[in-house]
Amino acid sequence: MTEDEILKGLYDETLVGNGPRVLELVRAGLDVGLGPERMLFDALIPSLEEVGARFERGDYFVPEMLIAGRAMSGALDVLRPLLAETGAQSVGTFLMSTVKGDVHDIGKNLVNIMLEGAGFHVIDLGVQVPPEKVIAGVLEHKPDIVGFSAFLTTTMPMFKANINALQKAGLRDSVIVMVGGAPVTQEYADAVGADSYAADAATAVRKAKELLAARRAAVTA
Ligand code: B1M
Repeated sequence: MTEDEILKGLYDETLVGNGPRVLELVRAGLDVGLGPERMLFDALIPSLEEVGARFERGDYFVPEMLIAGRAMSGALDVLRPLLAETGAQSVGTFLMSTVKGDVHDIGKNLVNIMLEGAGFHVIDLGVQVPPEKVIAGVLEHKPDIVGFSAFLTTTMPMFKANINALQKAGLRDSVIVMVGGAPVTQEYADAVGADSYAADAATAVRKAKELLAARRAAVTA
């Protein structure tokens, strides 16, 4: 199979949620030397975007979205070690979660993989994480950055609830707060008092490094 045929296959088979075929194609891609990033950004993510568009139009329903999401997660499991390959020392600790009420985790997991690839030690609290669990995680792991993902307009307000909980626990100033997820904007992040927002995984990594460097410089100044 050519690279283009594999990429097209990945797109088409993710769209119909054919998990086993997606895995075969990922492996075929690796065999012919297709980079994991190309499979991700040129096929798998665009396919999920089309799944979302079909859901919005009423052509797809939750089950279709679910099997497409599962197919993508299976592919990510295979690509994860390749995307996160790093010999670097830990540059900082990142505590990540999807907010309470929200089960979406593909985007969060992708951000985690890229952060690990950049040398961060990532602790993932999972999905539907209530503020109390975040606070317990901060106390236990003492992260440099606390990241929150929300993928629904109805769960975005949990950013504010989490930030309030950090404030109430006296922990707000000890961590950098970063937020993200498909419906989130810079304006929204500013409004809830987050320190940073990123629209995608690569930007999240860049901003995490910049914020950490700035904070460390301020501490040593
Ligand atoms: Co849902 N879903 N879903 N869904 N789902 C969306 C998000 C939606 C946009 C679809 C649509 O209408 N077009 C829509 C939300 C609309 C809105 O509120 N604005 C939606 C809906 C409505 C729902 C339900 C309410 C459907 C229902 O039940 N009626 C329901 C909610 C359940 C709940 O959470 N309580 C639901 C359920 C599901 C499934 C379980 C079936 C499944 C999730 C599977 C899973 O995650 N394990 C699912 C899926 C697969 C999707 C779509 C199709 C794909 C999401 C995805 O993985 N995208 C999605 C449509 C879409 O996004 N176009 C949709 C790929 C991923 C790589 O991108 O998630 O944006 P993304 O992550 C990016 C960035 O956002 C960013 O980096 C990531 C990588 O580049 N980022 C960060 C993420 N977190 C970050 C954190 C950061 C920084 C950057 O710092 C900390």
